[in-house]
This record gives sequence, C-alpha cells and structure tokens, in this order.
Amino acid sequence: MRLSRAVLTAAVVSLTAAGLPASAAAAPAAPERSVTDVVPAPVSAQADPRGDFRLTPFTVITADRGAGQVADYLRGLLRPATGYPLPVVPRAAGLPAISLKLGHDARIGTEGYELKVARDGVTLKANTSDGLFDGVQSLRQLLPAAIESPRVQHRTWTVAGGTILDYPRFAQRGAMLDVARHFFKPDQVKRYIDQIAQYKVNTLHLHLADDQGWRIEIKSWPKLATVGGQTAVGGDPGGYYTQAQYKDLVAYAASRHITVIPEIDMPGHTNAAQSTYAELNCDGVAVPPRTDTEVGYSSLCISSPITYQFVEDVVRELAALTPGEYLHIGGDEAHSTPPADYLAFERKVQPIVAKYGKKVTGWHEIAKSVPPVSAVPQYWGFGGDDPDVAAAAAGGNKILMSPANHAYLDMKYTPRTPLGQDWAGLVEVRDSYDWDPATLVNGVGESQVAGVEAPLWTETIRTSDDIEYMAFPRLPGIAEIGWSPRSTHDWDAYRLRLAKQAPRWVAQGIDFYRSPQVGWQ
Ligand code: IFG
Repeated sequence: MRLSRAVLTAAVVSLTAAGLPASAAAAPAAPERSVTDVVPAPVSAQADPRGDFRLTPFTVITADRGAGQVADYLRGLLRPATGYPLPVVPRAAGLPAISLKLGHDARIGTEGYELKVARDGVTLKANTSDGLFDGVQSLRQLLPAAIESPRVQHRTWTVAGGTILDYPRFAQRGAMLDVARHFFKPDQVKRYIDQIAQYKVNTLHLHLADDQGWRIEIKSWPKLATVGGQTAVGGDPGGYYTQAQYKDLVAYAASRHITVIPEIDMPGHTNAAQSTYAELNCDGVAVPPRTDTEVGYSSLCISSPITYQFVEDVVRELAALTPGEYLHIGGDEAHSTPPADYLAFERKVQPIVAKYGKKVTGWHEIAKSVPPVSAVPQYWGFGGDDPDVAAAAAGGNKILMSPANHAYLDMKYTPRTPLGQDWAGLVEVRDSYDWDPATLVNGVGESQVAGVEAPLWTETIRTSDDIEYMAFPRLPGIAEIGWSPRSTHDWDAYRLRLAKQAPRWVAQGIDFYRSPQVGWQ
C-alpha cells in the first residue's frame, strides 16, 4: 500500500515532533523526573508519562510579542548543554515548539503561569513576562540535570510530560547578600542572582554599608566608597561598586526578574561612614576604622544637621539608581542611639525616602516609629510576641519575615560547620523549612505577610563557594515557603524533591552542604 507523500511527511514530522527517531517508537521511560518534583512545589501539577516532549535539533521556541526576553533567556539556558539551535521564531510552522504565550488568565495573577508539556510540543502561558520567567524555572526542572551543564552533552533531552498551574502564595520571595562585611565582585553577585532565580526568588536585598565597609559610590560624598570601601572584616580586601557597576547589577537582576532592594543601614552600623567623614561625628572627630565583628557600638549624630544632609544626599543618589519601589534604611541594633533620638531620626529620615519617590523598608525595630502604612518592617526575631510588629501589622503594614532561627543563612548547620555563626541557634536544613510566615509572629496573619527573605550575613563568608555552601540546600526551601501553598508543606515529601535538585547543583558547580537529613542522589 502506497502512503501519500503528505501522510508520510505528517508521520515523520509527528514522530520527530515527539522527539522520537523516525525509525523506531520507544516506550516512555520510567519517569525519573516529574512535574510533581518541581521546587518550589506548584499549586497543581498533573504528570502525563505519555506526554514527554523530546528536544531535538528541529525544536524551535516561539514567543508572543512581549515574551522575547524570556524566550532569549530560555534559549540561553538550553543551548550550552544541548548544542541545538533552538531559534526564537514568531511561528512554529509545523516544527516542534516550545511556545511562550501572554494572555489574561485571572487564576494565575501577575507571577503565575500554566505549563503544558505534551509529545507534540510545550506551551507556557502567563499574564506577564515575570510569569513566563517563573514558568521557565519549572520547565527547566523537567529536563535532566545535565541541562545545567555548560558543556554539550550528547544525549536525549526529554521534558517530563504533564500540566502545571501555578502562582505564588506571597508576593515577595527574597534573598539578602551582605556585601559590607565582605565585598563581592559584580560577577559573584551575578552568579548568586542566577542561582536564586531558579527558585522563583524575586527580590535581592543588598546590604551595601555597615561598620566595616561602604560599598556604593555616592558622588556627593566620594570618600564613602574610595576610603570607606577599602576595609572589610578581618582586614580582608575591600572594594565598592561604582554607580555604573551598580546599575549593571540592577539591570542583570531585572533580566532575571529580580528587583534589587538596596540597604544603607542607619542610624547604627555606620562606622565606615563616620571613620571617613569627621563631620558625621558629634565631636567632629573621625572614629577609627573597624574591621572586627562587634555590633551596636556606632550611631550617626542625631542632633547634627549635617547628618540629615548626608542622609538626603545618599537617599537621593540611591533612589536614582533604584527602579524598585523600596529603599532599605536599616534601623537594627541602634544600641548607641538613645531611644528618643532613634525615633526622632526615623521620623526625619522616612519622609526623605518618600521625597525621592521610594517606600521604606527596614529591620523591624523601625516599627516603633509608626512608619507610613506603605513601609515594610523586616522581622528578624525568633517568632512569638513582638508588640511593635503586631501593632504595625494591625495598622496595615505588611511584614517581611526573616526569622534568624530559620532564615538566616549565616547560621551554622551543626557545631561542625566551618563557616557562619550560631547566636540564633543551629539551623539544619529541616529547621530552615519547618516554619510558617503566617503564624510566626502573634498578631501577624497571612494577609499581613509581605513574604519571606533569606539573609546571608558575611562576617565569616569570603568566597562564592562560601556563599553557596550556606545558601544550598537551605535557600530553595525558604523560597518554597514563600511561593507554595501551605497545603503542600511537608518535610518528608519536600526532602525527596530536594534530593533530586542536587545533581542540578553539581552541574552548576554549586558546592552545597550535604546534610545528613536529606537522602542525596
Ligand atoms: N545581626 C545584625 C547583622 C549581622 C547578623 C549576623 C541583623 C538585622 C547579626 N543585624 O541581623 O548585622 O551581624 O548573624
């Protein structure tokens, strides 16, 4: 029986589309990867073992108008390990495609997505490019871990079949990097941005100034960076970002759909500034530079008018470098600022942030000053009662949750952890996973939680390896707490999904802590 050319072509295309070699039809392999393995856990995921999609040299990526940046990013993720062309084209024209579409689906909000993987193609739909980017992070996990390798791997590339409908529980899922105690070069920050982006983290808080170093160029106070940037904890090398370098970091973060939140900590944690400019000290004498790790000994001069000129100049220049809504003004551990002075300082400084078009966020001590309702206090206590924070929440402020005994990535895992501190206790992987932002602080419920953030303070952290050892495997779990429905929260199930992430970290060169609590593959 002669089959018409059209039928034969269709057959070849459909087999090729399925990624199957035209000569043989293989039974679907036992799923080593499934849509139900994704971290953070999706709202809903339905596996379809017969729906695996095979990437081939013929696969194309199609992108609606407005989806081009994410399509190019996806191509950049897939090309190094596959070596396939994966061109981004307006239409599939019969070729097997990964299609990125923008629409209006009320179920998924501004960061959600719907991902369908079938033999004949992959379709990713979202309402915004942020949603598409989040969907790409899930799609990435449906491919073998080897997709994360920077070198071409000659193998089959199967995307696990199924459907995911997903959107975040909380609006903010953040990471913080303290670049003041130790300075990290722009490429090191970009590496961390790429690592946290894969878990749908959408803010990066940069702790840009502290007692031991000032890390951002301020043109109106040039010595802050050129002199205040020279020091670091333990006498280690300092450094700082020029405004051009900082803008580039902000743009890089934005290309990973991450908003940078810059922090200038005040009125405490200000020794680098006060050792650089004598006029910032009440007695007009510059304090000596400090490279030890004490906290709470410094304070701006609350009574001096030049202090507020300094703050205004810094806020003005930082606001101009910040596309995001928020500036972080610190406010923690102001043990050398009398309480009345602290309140006076906060009441003068917060309006300055608003004057330059930004909203205030700060460590939760700022709640005492009864900030504007748009301000976001960042909670770093251990949970339980905090009347000031509960009052702020009752007044309409949203609270960002960073409990030190669960989310501080500089806490040791065990007494034997070579890096980190233990003042908030030991934080093994399970400790970083077993908490709920909506019940952590009495009087702060689900609707009053802005989200979560995992701070990494760097008194003892010097290299990218150090960052990765402390952030992995804990950061993905904190990202899951911020993203996934509470109903999916279950340590015994999570630890199995977490174990499957490890080969991806190995492929990415991430030197993670192999916690005995997880059955690593
Ligand atoms: N507390 C200090 C940080 C840092 C940290 C180290 C906050 C808000 C201890 N303040 O955490 O500067 O030193 O774990």
